[in-house]
Amino acid sequence: MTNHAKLKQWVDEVAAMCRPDDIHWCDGSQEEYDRLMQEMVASGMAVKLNEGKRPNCFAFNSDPSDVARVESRTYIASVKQEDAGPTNNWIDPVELKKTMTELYTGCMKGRTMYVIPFSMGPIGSDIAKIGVEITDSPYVVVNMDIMARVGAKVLDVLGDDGEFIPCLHSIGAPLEEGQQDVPWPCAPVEQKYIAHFPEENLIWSYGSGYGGNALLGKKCLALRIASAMAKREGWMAEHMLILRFINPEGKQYHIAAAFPSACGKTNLAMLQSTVPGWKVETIGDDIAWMKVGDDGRLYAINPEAGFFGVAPGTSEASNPMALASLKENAIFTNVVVTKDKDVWWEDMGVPCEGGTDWKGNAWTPDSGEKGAHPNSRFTAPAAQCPVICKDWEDPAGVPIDIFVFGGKRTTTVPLVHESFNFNHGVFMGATASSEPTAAALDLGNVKLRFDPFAMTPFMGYHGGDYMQHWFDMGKKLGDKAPRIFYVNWFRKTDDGEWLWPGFGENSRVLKWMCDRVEGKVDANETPIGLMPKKEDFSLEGLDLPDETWQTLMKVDTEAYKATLADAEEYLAKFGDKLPADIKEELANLKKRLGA
Ligand code: SAT
Ligand code: MN
Repeated sequence: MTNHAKLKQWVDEVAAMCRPDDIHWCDGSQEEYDRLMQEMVASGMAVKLNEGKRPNCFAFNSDPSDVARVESRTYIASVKQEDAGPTNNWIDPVELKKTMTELYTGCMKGRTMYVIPFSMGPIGSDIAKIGVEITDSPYVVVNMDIMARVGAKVLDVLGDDGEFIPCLHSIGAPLEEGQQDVPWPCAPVEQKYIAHFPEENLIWSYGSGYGGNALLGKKCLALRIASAMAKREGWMAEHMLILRFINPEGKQYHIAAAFPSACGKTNLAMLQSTVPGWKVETIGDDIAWMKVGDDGRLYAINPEAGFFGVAPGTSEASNPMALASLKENAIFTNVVVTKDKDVWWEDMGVPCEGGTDWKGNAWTPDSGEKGAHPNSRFTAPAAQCPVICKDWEDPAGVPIDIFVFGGKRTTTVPLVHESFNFNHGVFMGATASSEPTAAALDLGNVKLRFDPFAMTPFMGYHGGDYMQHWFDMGKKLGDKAPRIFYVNWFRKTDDGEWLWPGFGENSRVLKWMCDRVEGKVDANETPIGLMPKKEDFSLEGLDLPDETWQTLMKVDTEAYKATLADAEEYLAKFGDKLPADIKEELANLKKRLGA
């Protein structure tokens, strides 16, 4: 165990409040993992999958009311309301602690309380942080085992007085004596709270057992709390994948990219390059922590140890490397369990004879209902990805050359453009936008959804201050700052056909970025940024008509002006805290567009 007095005291206090039947300190061993899985299979919470087809894999179904993050119940409880800003739900920390203390009182009755020491980031890295999650969900324990570095080795690094981030979690479903448990206990939505106290580096979550609501190392710690710490301490916690792109001579480029959900982040992180001789290696698929190194460059680590990926749509065609990552030792939540005890989901690209759907009902592909929940997930160790970078756990991180932002726009936004400079790139990130649905849109009427830096649900403090932090980091990095690009893989023709093939072909766009960094190619200057000349862009082997290229690279000034008007309205939300540099970039862009 540990001689860490503060940790022991916190565990005692939580136990006194939550009153579990037992307390178990997790050591992170395989034996412990196997035992918990066996217990969950015995209780009916987990299904052991076919050992021949999916060795050491298990499937879970959640309660239909507990299938995703609940943003309406997610709070930033900063002392002052203005510090939470317009993108967060604010609640008074004193009042919230009172409410939640009442909920927590006796909430673990009939259950075991697990104490999970974990490290976000390679153990001992100076970018890493230690957290301790207390939970009454064994499902959370096994998922944390995959998603973070867990157990005794973390306590060793923590020592007797090291700093840790306390993360308290309960599913909020005490079990009275003699009461029969349900497969997925949780609290009703109005009792769910996913609460962050950024000034105290504290997380309290109650009532949900699913994903980011419950695996507190991920969005709660590694983004919301970490972004607030990063602002105070001068580093960055971003919702970004990290990849290494290697050219035929073996030169490495490191790219960190932010996209809102459903834009193929995991696919890009594991992309199969179609540019001859160029290769992608994965470092992370969701979160990047970045610090300025001794040489003045920005170094990134992936704080996670696993992938918590969306299952539907993951196929041999879209992401063979993700599929290969979950051949064994994986956890599946809310997918179809087939008759032969394998897993299946929509758009997996293989036939399915039927089985049991995510609601636990008998199901066939022609039942008329989806078999897997649209937010069904796989949890898999990152080390199992065939293209995982050999340096993915390097405690020093990798030096970032390129930042990429993007969104899903079927019109207007070209395939790729580069910012004129770092501040302009920050403006691109701050105004990243997607269309509300993939349906054909008349952009004149339908408002865009802005998602600055793909961080809207994850900024642990005021969004205006967050933008300012990006500008401040740019100043600190000076000419060593990464170059910034904006991409849009999702352009369509008027008839609704995709203009760009996407997936592996996106490597062509990444290559152009690297050539820009290398100073190998020139660019066309347009009002929105710097764009590729066709002769510099790798198009060999791709049957792309010139007309399509022209459309992909067109800057429609009028359409851009409409986007700009929406952006201006959106940015006004940040009030006094909207950085002067954002206003300046906005004014510059307006001038360039003749608006
Ligand atoms: O459920 S999580 O928040 O961990 C995943 C996601 O929303 O991308
Ligand atoms: Mn994410």
